[in-house]
Amino acid sequence: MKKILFILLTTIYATSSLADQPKQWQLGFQDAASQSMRDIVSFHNNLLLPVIIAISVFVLFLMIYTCIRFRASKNPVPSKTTHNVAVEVLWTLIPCLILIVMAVPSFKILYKQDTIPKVDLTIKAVGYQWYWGYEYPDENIIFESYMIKEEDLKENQPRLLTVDNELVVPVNKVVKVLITANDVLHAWALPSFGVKRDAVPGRINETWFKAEKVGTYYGQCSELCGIQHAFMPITVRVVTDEEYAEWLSEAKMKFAKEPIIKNEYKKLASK
Ligand SMILES: [Cu+2]
Repeated sequence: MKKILFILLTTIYATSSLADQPKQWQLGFQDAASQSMRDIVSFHNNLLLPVIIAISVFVLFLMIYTCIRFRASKNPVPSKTTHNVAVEVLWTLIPCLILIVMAVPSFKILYKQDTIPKVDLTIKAVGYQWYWGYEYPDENIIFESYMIKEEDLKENQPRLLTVDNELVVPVNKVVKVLITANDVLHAWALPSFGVKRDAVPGRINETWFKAEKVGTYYGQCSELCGIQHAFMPITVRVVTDEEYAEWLSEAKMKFAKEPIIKNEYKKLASK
């Protein structure tokens, strides 16, 4: 009994620790790591899915019923009826009502996603053929994020999802993402955060997320952008405030946008 319990617990634990990326044979969504995604999942599971199942079962029942009840051997002389006002009004009105019932909560979620709360941190994601460039405009940080090839992967690094330079953000902070592209259309998408926005050259789209769990989250470019579209993943590492501060001080040196020395020369020169 203890053994079974142990196996059960380890399976549950194993799945929850891998919850931030797609799993083999997965059905449904990745686990939500933000309120936004929780809203989407509950809208899908509690409203859309029951409606879809009910409609499918009803239509299947009608088809089976018609096939049996009106088969040639039972019903050799078919009816010539072409119109029935009552039925026509019903099959127009009922789908309209169903759509309205679905639209109201769906607009609610959309508007909630559209309103950006007070921002703690702004980052900029730029899509290139075929990698992502990231910028922390307030921190003088800029870097590129390339996928790691399969042969260079280390243990526990997922294939096609691991990058060399991950985007690092603090946990429980509102992160605004400015999204654009440099060449063709791309899309910055992170399923666990419920985020997906097109990256359009010459235009800046914005979205936001607030990650509630520390961990590594994976997404992919979601707009067909050319031959290596499948090889420009998005990796976001959500860390604690302390870890973020530590990363920030390192990144400011490693990924400095304006060379620090140049600035100091300028300062010296102006003196
Ligand atoms: Cu793409």
